[in-house]
Amino acid sequence: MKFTLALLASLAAVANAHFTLQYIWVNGVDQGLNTGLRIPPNNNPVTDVTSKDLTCNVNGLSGAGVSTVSIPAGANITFEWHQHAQRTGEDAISGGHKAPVLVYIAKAPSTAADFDGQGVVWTKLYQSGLLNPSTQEWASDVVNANNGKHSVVIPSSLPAGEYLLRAEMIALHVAQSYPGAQFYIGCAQVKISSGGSASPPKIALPGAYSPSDPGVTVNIYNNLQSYTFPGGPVWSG
Ligand SMILES: *[C@@H]1O[C@H](CO)[C@@H](O)[C@H](O)[C@H]1NC(C)=O
Ligand SMILES: [Cu+2]
Repeated sequence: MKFTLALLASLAAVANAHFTLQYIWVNGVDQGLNTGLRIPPNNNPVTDVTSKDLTCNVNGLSGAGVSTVSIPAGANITFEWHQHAQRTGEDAISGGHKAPVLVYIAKAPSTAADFDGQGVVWTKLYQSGLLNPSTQEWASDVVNANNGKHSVVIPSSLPAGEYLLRAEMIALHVAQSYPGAQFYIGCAQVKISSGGSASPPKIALPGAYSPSDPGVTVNIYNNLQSYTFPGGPVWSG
């Protein structure tokens, strides 16, 4: 085999490969590759927390051409991430990526497809970070062991309607200085068929994260004992 520069470059790209959200499951049912998802142009992370790319990744401000997945109230949504072309058997995310996992939801004023997710609209539903300081096990290690999957139960008190669901993994292996932390973001369009009348607390994305947040700029290789999530507390419904 003749090793061209292009081939060597592509091998290097694979070695430190990034990842994207590729599937959601609803109550254990796989919705299919990319169904209901706003797809970024590639698997590179977002690194600027003030960019609109923080909302739903690059090209994520519109859902034109993206279907919206119907879900029952109280649904258990599973997010599934991969480095490259889906379920090839390679690590879902490269093990070098040590990351907390967060999930947010935002109600669309009309349709999810028309919603850009800007403003103070996001409610945090889930977060998992440094699980074990003595082994330095992170939420991302569990996602990797679970073939790229993590789950959240949508509180049934949320009103019926169309929403953006935003899953995020913040890889911290080069987060000692800013920009450095790598924000992997995937947004799904969902329609909750019935629900309650809760009015949960909300933040803006971008807006709520700052370069100086201890969860954004942090050295994780100095015997870190706890991780401070950006974006405030989880709303539990
Ligand atoms: C949600 O679904 C996942 C995947 O099927 C499952 O592992 C998990 O236990 C479920 N969570 C709850 C609270 O039912
Ligand atoms: Cu990466």
